[in-house]
Amino acid sequence: MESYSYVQKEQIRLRHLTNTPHPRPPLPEIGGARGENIPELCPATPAQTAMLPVIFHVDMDAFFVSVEELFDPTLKGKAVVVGGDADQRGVVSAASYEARKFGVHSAMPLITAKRLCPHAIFLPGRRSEYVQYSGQIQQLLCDYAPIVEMVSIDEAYLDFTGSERLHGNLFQLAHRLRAHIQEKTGLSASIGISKTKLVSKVASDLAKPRGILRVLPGHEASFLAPLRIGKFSNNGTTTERRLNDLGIVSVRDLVLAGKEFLCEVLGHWGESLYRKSIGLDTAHFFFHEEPKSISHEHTFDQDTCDLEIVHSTLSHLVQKVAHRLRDHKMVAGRITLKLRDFGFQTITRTVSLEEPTQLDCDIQQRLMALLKRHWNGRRRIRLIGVALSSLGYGPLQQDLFEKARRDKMAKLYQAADQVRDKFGFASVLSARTIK
Ligand code: DCP
Ligand code: MG
Repeated sequence: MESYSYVQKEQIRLRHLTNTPHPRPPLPEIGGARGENIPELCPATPAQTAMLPVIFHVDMDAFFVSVEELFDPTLKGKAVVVGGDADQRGVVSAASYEARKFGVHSAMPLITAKRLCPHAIFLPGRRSEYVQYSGQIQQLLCDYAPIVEMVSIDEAYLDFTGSERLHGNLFQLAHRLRAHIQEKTGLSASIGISKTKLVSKVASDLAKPRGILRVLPGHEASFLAPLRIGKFSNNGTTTERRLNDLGIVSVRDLVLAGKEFLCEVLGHWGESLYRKSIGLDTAHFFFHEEPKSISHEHTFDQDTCDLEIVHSTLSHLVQKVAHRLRDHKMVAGRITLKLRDFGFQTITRTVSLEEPTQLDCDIQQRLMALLKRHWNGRRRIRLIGVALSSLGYGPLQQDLFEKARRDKMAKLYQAADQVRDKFGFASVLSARTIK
């Protein structure tokens, strides 16, 4: 039966989807009519299917809000915003589906959220509980799948490759897993299933909330084709705008544009984008998708020109971005400092490195130089941010003596990263941050 349709979707969610008031990208039509001109990668026979990767993407629905609802069930069905008081500076961490109907979303300033949805209930959030639930979910997932990769506080990739015989029908397995999460934590999840990480992630997103969506092997390209490119990958908005200007709006447009054209416009990134658009996701397990840039920023509770505070915040941000850079096993060729002052004036200043790096000390040094040059120490700072770009896989420093010293540093930082992965980011902080 499975081979007649290339997406399997839980019936209950299909009904829910038809009633849903907010716009969603259209689901691909059954039978591949929308996939005309899209090269399909040989639909698999049952025997071939058994050999293919099976990847689940599990993502909790409105995670922070759902945890809040466990503590206060009267919040259910209401517009809820987690992030702080509406009149506080800061941004929305999470919004309930009810609040999203009014346009509220994560990372939006709380003040804007209040304007869009004045009747929403604003909550400060309880981070330690979210982390605790996340740990519980992770443990539960590990009982199911041989390989589990948590990619954020509420989402994970599970590799079930080769275990279909053990677990039976994958769709039923997803049902069991979701019911188990619900039973143990009281929280609901959505699950995407396919043979690549990217397609599974898109599938779980389309299935939300409380949905399960499976894309059958060989139909990844048709599934992705109708999506807007912004939905499909972590492209920066600049790339997206550039492609939109060329008339490339959907993933199908990307495929039809062809590899050569995309490479001409986007360089080597064009090839990777093309491969993704035809469903050939290159992201392996335990390797995250290659980011184009890595950034972190911090908004101060109160505008500040306290040198110690600014320096230690900068140091903390450096440790975070460098950790993520090493996590991807990448090096950065450009470092950017972002400063926003009390008058909302924002500057970004970038320095290009002669040789790319992945070491905290290099990044810190360049940023301190930028800070010294572009901040007079008197203008009160509201926000400070750090971004790493021109990311690649090497080469690292060539000089031999320098190399020995750097290898030592790299080992030190990697050891710190390992401790952080195990015990949380705050378990290793540099002296400057602790001050
Ligand atoms: N989060 C955050 N800041 C952001 C994005 C997310 O603090 N900019 C937090 C709050 C979310 C949680 O991470 O609840 C998980 O993020 P998701 O993107 O998965 O969003 P939700 O789980 O809230 O909703 P969805 O049902 O769309 O997954
Ligand atoms: Mg989520």
